[in-house]
Amino acid sequence: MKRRKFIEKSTLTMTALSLSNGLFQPRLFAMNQKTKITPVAVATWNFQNATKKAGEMLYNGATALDAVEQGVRVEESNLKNTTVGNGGAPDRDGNVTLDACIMNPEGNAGSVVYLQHIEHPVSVARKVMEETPHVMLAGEGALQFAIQQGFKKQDLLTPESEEAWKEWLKDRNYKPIINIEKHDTIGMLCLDENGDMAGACTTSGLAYKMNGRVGDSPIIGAGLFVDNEIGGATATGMGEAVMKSVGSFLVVELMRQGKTPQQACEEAVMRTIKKDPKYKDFQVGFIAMNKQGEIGSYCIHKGFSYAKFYKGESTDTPSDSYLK
Ligand code: SD4
Repeated sequence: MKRRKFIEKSTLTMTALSLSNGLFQPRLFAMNQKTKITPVAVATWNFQNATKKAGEMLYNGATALDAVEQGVRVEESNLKNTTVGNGGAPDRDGNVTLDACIMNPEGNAGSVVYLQHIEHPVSVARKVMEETPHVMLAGEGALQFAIQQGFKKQDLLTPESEEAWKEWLKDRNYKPIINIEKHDTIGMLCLDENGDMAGACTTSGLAYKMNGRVGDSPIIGAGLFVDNEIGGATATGMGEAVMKSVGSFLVVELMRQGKTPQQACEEAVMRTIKKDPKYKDFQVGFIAMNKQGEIGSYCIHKGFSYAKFYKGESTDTPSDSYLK
């Protein structure tokens, strides 16, 4: 061996040896590095501002958890969206009460139900997951916790929502509308460049619900479920129907059994249709994504769609439906 090559080789060997005795083990480091995958953000309805926000974060290396939280916050702040966060329609007594949850790739979950006066319930849900020994906080306790965590208390009833509620009070006819203005609860699933999945779901619930009513959206397994080994699912529509079938958990379990995201969403909707003779009176829709980034969606009534951000492109895809 030539002298220069010998010196290079022995220097490398010695460096490797000394490093392996110390803190840094280059071989192990190389083996542990995951192959990067192409991230995806997907959400219920045509919430492209939200998926774009999440998607751009993912393409800049953000974790799925940070991306879903920041993504759905876009709609929580959107005053024109009367179904989520600030500006959400109140219950029949005029209270804006919000439900939200979040799940991380480790299978941890946080949730808030019947939360008033806080614009970003999803971020309070994340704090419940990360800062408390619990999964779910409700009502006054959730509000107190949010304030302790530094969230600002504010009035979420906009003049427009108040006016619409006063109009509703005239005949007090409780009939949840199917596909409100083609947007509704936002449920989002993100797959980050490490291949990890997280999800979030946030809503003001059904307009003019009874005081105290909580829907499916903050219920882990109903409005949202993520299993980082399989994939995730999230729901929109009549929460009572979604809760009865534990819909999002069902979709993920069907994927675990080998169904594609599309087949799993279809089967979950069909369960509701078979069991509830009144299914034509309400909407239920699911979106699902597996660990390969494949997406499916299905609903009862046409008009539901999902937003996606993938490789810099933002799209809205109409969902297939049972009733054509
Ligand atoms: C609820 N699932 O509170 C929510 C509302 C919703 O489309 O998604 N509407 O029942």
